[in-house]
Amino acid sequence: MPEIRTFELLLSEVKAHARKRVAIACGDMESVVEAAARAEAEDVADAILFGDKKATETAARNAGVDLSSAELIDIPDRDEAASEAVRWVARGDADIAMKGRIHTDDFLRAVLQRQDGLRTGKLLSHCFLLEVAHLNKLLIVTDGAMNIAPNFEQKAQIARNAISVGRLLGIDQPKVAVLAAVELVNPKMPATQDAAILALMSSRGQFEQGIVEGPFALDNAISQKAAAVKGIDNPVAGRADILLVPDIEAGNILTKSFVYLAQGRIAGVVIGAGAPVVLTSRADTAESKFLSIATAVYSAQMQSLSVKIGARR
Ligand code: COD
Repeated sequence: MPEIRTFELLLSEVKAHARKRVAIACGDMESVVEAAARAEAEDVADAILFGDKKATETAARNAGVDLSSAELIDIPDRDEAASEAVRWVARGDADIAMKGRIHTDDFLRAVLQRQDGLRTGKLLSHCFLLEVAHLNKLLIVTDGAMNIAPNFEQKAQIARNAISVGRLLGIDQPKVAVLAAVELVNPKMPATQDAAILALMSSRGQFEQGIVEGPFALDNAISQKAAAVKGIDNPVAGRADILLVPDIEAGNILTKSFVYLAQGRIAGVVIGAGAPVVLTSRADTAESKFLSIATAVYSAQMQSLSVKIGARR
């Protein structure tokens, strides 16, 4: 499989496999129905929209999209709509859960509900994919949307989750840069200490499928020139595939800067759950929501493929 370095390539891979079903919690929003209609039209996914049916139809009319072939399940209460959407995925009646017009924490609580949720016993974490043309890659930023202030152990699991996404994109050994404000260990900056221990774990083989290094400031994680100026010489310096940020604020600000200052394209998914979960901001564009659906579909397709291959063995 070629390494997936752009959303175009990701979409062409998605279209080469069977479409999936996405259960959308609270679809009464123009950008959400637009993304759902585009996913349907481009042979990516069929949508089932849970929420206030009239409000969803109004959003579709305002967006000028035809939802006649989508399934609409009328549940006016937002929390109940989210629970039901997640329940459909947990039962296997849909393949992917997606957040629509509902607060992120309320939606995630539905994902984490003990009965009929998508818990796996592992930490769930969020990955943003940033399409960075001059680096020629889909750069992964984690975790800028789910885990608020991860402790050291959680950071290790966030790294593992992101490495699995990097592997799905065809990177044999994804390179994780653990970010801080500086590249030297400074006990007054706890993020640098966590980064140093994660790097040590990696050097002892504790991240089997990826390489973790740090601490890095952002520049020396993604620019070989900046790394050289600072005299940092390791396989991740300037070549990171994954940026592991110290907390949700850092990840959120980094990603939103990319979108709002540099007009970059992004997608966002939660991984580690029983099924892929599309998690975008309410203000994200229809395109970003569509790309997030496509990323989740790709992940679900790869999962079914590996189950089938496993079954044949
Ligand atoms: N993975 C697995 N289980 C989890 C996780 C996780 N990431 N987070 C919490 N749990 C489990 C806990 O083990 C516990 O059993 C239960 O869920 C409740 O845990 P709390 O009390 O720590 O969690 P909550 O319900 O208060 O908060 C969980 C959220 C995910 C809702 C919370 O972390 C959150 O609000 N995250 C930020 C969401 C957000 O606003 N993002 C904005 C960017 S768009």
